[in-house]
Amino acid sequence: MERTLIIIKPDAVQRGLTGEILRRFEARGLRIIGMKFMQISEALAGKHYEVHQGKPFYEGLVSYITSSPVVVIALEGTNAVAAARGTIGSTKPHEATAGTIRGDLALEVGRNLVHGSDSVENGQIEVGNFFDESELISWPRNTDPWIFE
Ligand code: DAT
Ligand code: MG
Repeated sequence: MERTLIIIKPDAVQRGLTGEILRRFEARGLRIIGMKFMQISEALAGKHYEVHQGKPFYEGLVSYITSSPVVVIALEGTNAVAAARGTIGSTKPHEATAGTIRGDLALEVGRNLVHGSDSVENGQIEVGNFFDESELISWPRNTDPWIFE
């Protein structure tokens, strides 16, 4: 079963969109296996956005993600990574399709509300960066047979 890390970013929490965003992943059928409210440290932000180090937007990205609390969620499901990315929409919200989180709720790349892992491998790595194994519950959900074939 694939895992993906979702971060409901500071702008989404500040705007009161936590429930709206979580609702969309739940409705998609993805199973929550971990969730917490936290403030991301500089060190964790550096690790999470390591691939973007040196890019012109890197400093702004780290100060944005560490600026106020976030909700981090580990999701599990068949094709969880691609499904979550589809639900999130394109990186630049003004290019995101209507019906996606970014396409419906955001306008700018530096305020794009939500993170989702971009590959199956990164899904595993990022969930591990944000959660101890003891914080994850891979539970049998009663609706699983109606969602996973
Ligand atoms: P995504 O969040 O869609 O996976 P990404 O991994 O390429 O996008 O980049 C991570 C974040 O960095 C993204 O959510 C917003 C910021 N970012 C990416 N490209 C940017 C750009 N060209 N200008 C400003 N910020 C950018
Ligand atoms: Mg990314």
